[in-house]
Amino acid sequence: MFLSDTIAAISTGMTNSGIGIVRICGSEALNVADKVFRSIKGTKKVSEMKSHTIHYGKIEDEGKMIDEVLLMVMRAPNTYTREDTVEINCHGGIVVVKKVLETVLKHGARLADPGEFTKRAFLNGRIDLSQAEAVIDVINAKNEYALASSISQLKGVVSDKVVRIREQIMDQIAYIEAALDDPEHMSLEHYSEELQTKLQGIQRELQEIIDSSENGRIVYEGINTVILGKPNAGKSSFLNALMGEERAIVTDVEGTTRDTLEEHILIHGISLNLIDTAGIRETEDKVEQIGVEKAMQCAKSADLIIFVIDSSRKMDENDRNILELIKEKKTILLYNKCDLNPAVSLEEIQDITSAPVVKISAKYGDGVETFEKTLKKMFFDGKLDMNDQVFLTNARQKNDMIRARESIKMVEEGIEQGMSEDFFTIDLMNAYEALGMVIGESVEDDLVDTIFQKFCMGK
Ligand SMILES: Nc1nc2c(ncn2[C@@H]2O[C@H](COP(=O)(O)OP(=O)(O)OP(=O)(O)O)[C@@H](O)[C@H]2O)c(=O)[nH]1
Ligand SMILES: [Mg+2]
Repeated sequence: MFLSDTIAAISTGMTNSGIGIVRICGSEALNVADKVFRSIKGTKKVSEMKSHTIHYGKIEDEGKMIDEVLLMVMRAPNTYTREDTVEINCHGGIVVVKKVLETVLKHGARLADPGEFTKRAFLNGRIDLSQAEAVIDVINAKNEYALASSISQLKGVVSDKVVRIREQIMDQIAYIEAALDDPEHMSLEHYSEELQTKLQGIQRELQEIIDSSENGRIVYEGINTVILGKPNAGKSSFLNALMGEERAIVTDVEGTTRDTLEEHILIHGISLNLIDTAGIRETEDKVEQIGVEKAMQCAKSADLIIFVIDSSRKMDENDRNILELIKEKKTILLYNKCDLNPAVSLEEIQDITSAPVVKISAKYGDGVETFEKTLKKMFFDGKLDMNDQVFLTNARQKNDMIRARESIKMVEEGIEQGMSEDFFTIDLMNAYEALGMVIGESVEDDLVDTIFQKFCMGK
């Protein structure tokens, strides 16, 4: 096969880390390693070593030692690419790792193209395309939850679902074709109704996967979180407490914040786009009015609202207006200024909302940890629309899913219009193909190339 030449690359990040790994893959991997590796104990050659064993030794180039290393031998087919693979664990540091790679290249390996290891894994049937794309996402994942979702996809959760839906579609195509072929033995009478029920189920499953890709966006891009409250409630103080620095101006003058201020923060690996807003109230001040208007706009598009209440003042019209504004929104309520004498009790607040309430003192930083725990819990309980079961992690897959859904819809419409069965197979086939694209079956070569070129070198 044209792919069997031997490739090598640095598989770890190009930073001064503790160790760096040079990976060699292909039919000559063991022979190439033989030429550069000297075992410290014994004289065993790499090509004679057992599969999945680790050996201590050094990398040499023309008798000159480059580095002391651990060498791992993995023979085909139980490797990432299904080809013979050698991994050299050298001491970190860009210079050393590069030197080792250069030596390996000098002795017969070719420098791998970006994503070539994963491309081989795909072409050798080790992983499917959606799993391969999830590898890109593992490399690019911005936070640990995004990472978890990419990994669950690597395990094939999306692929499994898509494969199952495809099978169901294929069953229907096969049935129609067979019945048309052999009307004497297979009847299509009442088949449309049966098909309709099946298609409804398929639609539901497709929609679930498509919806989950919206949640995927949240993990990658951050949860849009808007801090709301009446003037002087302590919104800006809370932003500062959370950020651990004075980002927003805080004064005892009502209407201090007049424009929105956006900050990005990572809490327990959850990425938040935090927006501080102008205190909401009726006001004659033109500039402040614009600020209030903007705050309300932000609230509408928010994924999460943090509603700050000043516990040292009685609840008023402004608080009630805000409550009305956010009644459909996921909210965490902050009972702020708990260091002062309360004018409103915690119980009173809990009575008016079903949202979690956290007692804090933004000024002194008390309760911030409890807030973070509450956020984490909401996230894990799926209250922030998180669905950690299935993720479509990129736009191409999502488009293909939508295409499949559209084709299924065409069949449903066909049934309603009383069209004959042979028309259904065309759209069913389209849906089948679109789903094939999601998991990399029936894909064209140039598409495969495009996808793999997106990988980092060495993966
Ligand atoms: N005692 C006490 N004072 C607080 C607390 N949080 C905020 N403050 C004070 O309340 C006043 C208003 O705080 P800000 O953070 O500016 O309030 P804001 O909600 O951003 O106000 P606007 O931007 O005007 O809408 C300041 O004097 C803060 O020091 C708190 O937990 N305890
Ligand atoms: Mg403010």
